[in-house]
Amino acid sequence: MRYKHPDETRRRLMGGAAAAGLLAGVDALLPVWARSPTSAAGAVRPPAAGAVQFDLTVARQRIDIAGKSAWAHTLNGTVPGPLIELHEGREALLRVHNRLDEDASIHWHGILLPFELDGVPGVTFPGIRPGETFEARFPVRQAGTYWYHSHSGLQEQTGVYGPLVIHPAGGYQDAFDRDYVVMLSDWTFEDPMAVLAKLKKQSHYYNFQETTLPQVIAAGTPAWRDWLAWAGMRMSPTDIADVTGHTYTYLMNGQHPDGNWTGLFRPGERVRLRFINGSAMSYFNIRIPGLPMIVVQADGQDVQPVQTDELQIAVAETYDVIVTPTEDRAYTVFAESMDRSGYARGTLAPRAGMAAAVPALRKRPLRSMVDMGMDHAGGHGGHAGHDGAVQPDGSAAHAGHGAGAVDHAAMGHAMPASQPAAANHSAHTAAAPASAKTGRERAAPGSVVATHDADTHGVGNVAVAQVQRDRTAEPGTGLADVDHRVLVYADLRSRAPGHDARAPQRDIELHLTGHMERYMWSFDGKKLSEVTGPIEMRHGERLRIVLVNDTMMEHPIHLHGMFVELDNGAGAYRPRKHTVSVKPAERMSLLLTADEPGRWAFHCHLLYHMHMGMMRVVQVV
Ligand SMILES: [Cu+2]
Repeated sequence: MRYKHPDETRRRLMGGAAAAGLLAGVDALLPVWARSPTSAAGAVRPPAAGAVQFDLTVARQRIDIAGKSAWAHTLNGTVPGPLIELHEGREALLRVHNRLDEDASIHWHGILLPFELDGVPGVTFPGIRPGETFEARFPVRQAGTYWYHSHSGLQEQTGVYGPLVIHPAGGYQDAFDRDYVVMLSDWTFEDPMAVLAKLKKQSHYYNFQETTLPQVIAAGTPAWRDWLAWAGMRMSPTDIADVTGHTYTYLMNGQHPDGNWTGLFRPGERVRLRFINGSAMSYFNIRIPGLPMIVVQADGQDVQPVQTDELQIAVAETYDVIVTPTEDRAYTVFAESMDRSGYARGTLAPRAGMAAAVPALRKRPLRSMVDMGMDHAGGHGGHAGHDGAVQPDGSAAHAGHGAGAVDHAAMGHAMPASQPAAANHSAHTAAAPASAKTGRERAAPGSVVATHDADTHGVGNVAVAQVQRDRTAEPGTGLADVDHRVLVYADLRSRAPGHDARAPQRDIELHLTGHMERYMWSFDGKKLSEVTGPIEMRHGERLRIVLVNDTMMEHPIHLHGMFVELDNGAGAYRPRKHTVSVKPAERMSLLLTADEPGRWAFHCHLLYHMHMGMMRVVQVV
């Protein structure tokens, strides 16, 4: 199937500009770090004494972005904002000046600091009034790749984000010759409030890839049955992203794909790429055809080096990789949106002005029965044999699910037509070979680990995952059947063992819930405005947080102020994360030592989901 790029007009415009040699003019509108061939990172030394100081000014202005002129919220005049470089062990002084006629805020994503400086209006401070300045002065207790962004309304979507890099006190463990920030984002020329209004009115608005009824009928009877099943779930197998390339232009370091952000190298050099997903709503699959990537850091935390050919980056995650291009040629840095409706693109090259082939967008992925929270042998009557963990009759526990209730048994073998039928457990295991490819084995990816109880989580929820799985060893959506190595969460192992070996004293279980048709997103069926108080944790308490995704899409869940340890089978070497992407029907286990007192936001980092109330406050007392 040929995919028609939604913004071909803009692409032509940018192509013309490139041909006319006008891109230098476009470059001048980008922050220094994004237009200079090498970011200063790695070579920068802190001042001899005193705090490392940065000033950010938030303003509304007309800028050139994504090939056109548009109104944006800028930081020091650009989108993305400036690169903030801090130094572990030194004090930081970050000042935010609000030149808007509305409140503003900046949240320092992944940064350990006193909660009053965390920048979340209504949770940690009142917000920055127009004309006022907010000061965050704190000792820097960590190193790594992070970012910052607005936490006010939908300002993040209109440009209020930028990279933040902290250099380690003891120098870098991994040698590299070049150091580039590669910040991905999604830009729309629509007013974000209009985008949200469209989603509320018709949640599939931007999903024009959806299978239509005539297509289903044309495809014959089995497809017709599938369609009915999916319709009962109020979902479509093509629901991969709420907001797509239909409105988004995907940017790399603020540049349109045809702007071709370029990082220079000399053949044989080791190049560190700091991938940051600063998107409002878009996951990306990143690959550099011809160059294996060695992942050395995730969410700013050093991990044991692991080599891969492609990685999926959820909204708000960061990954640092090291690549060593040896040939005297250009390589394309390709970040395909997970729903494959578009891409961000840049180039690594020995000289400016070079380009390599840009891969075609791959066939769009489809949701599977596993994503629906179905036992993949569903409809057989007996579910026995799946680790003995599945109740014999899943549907009985689900009586009375309300408007969205689905007769699970009736769904039988409903399976999107293009997905291979997983008739038995071994077939499914074979479909998730990523760990084997990286040589790291763990038990049965996708095994059923729990079943859902009778709680339907109320009207704010349309479905429950009948069976829940640990999916940390499974590749992300669309990457199960690619013919190269793919990074999975189970591959991530912290470089240093965790500092708290205690067993969790208490479990907190939270369900990720939603009603797709009404565009309602919540935890346990309740929006932030519907809960009476924060999630309480005792200072120093060792906890297990269990996230159960009852929806059919990934949610990147972000805890402010503290790192969680992802229980991915790595034992004491569990990776530390500030954002975890929970797959559909996944049951994810996180460990946490609640060692940062204060009030912290805890939310889905899909901007419109958070805005709809998929958020909680965690209070450590
Ligand atoms: Cu979400």
